[in-house]
Amino acid sequence: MSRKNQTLGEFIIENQSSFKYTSGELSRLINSIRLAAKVVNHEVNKAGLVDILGAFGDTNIQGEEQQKLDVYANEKFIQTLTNRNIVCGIASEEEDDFISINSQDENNNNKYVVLIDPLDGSSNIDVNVSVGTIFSVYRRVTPVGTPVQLEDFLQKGSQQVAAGYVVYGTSTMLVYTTGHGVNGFTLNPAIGTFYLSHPNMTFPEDGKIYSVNEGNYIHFPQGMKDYIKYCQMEEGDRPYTSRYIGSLVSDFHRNMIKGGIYLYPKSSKTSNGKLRLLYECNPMALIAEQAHGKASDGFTRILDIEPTELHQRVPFICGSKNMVEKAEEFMRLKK
Ligand code: P6P
Repeated sequence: MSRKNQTLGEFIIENQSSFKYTSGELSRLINSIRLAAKVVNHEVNKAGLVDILGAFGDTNIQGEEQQKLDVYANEKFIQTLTNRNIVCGIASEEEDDFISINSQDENNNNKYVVLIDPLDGSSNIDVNVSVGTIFSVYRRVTPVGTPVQLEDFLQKGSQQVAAGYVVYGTSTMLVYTTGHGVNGFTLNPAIGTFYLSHPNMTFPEDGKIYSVNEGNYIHFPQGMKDYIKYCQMEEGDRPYTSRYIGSLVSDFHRNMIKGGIYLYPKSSKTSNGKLRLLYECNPMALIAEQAHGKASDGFTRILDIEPTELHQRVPFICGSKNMVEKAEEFMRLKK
């Protein structure tokens, strides 16, 4: 149930009953993401003052060491999730291995694991372009104690209980799903409150925007080259518009609102593409499908891919259902 201008806190409480098998932990988990998003947003928004505040490794005027924002974001999300004592483990793009929370407590039966890209697109910060946080939540599989990578973290995307992103853009939004549709909340920075601004977000079935780094064109498989030429042809509702921000969350968010497709295929340079399955593609794929869109690697549904390692990469095609299916047609014709 949702109504415009509801706060995120009110929304979580009113929709608590839709969370199966939980007595409030998932709500508390989303609340800790909310807190971390506000803290990171504050820091991201003053990134432009880095000359005054000191670049990474320097000390700022307070004598504090200035952290790279992705390191800072990683620490803040891990800290808030740990302090709330809700999760048993966290995996992050910024950490080689997963972090076991309260592992000394062999009775630790915190139900959830979280996988996170704390600041995706962080190279855009220096040029004042929007960036994002992406998170994925699973129920642990092992019953208690220290989580186990294979069972608890390497789960198929279809097993996620929640997924979402924060986009630090012209305004800061938290967009997430717990399997009952996708809702977007916009932060009012004056009072630090997220308000429901985009209830029941859905991908238009069709769109006229394609997002791909065309600088890699010559390295793409022939089917992808043919699809890009298809987007550029004068025919029917084409040519499409090319829009590529270089920030997955931002390109995805725009395409979900306006209709469009995001493509990061494999190439002769990157045999599995660039994006990470567990904390980029799976959460964005769950959001896409919950918003009546589609996400695949060109051949297999992203949420059906059996993970083999924490930081594995997969080709990623995601967006308006009919556009993804057309791209898949081209890719299957000429691999
Ligand atoms: P390229 C950012 O580094 C990122 O992971 C995504 O957010 C973005 O869409 C993509 O990589 C950009 O990669 O190779 O086009 O610069």
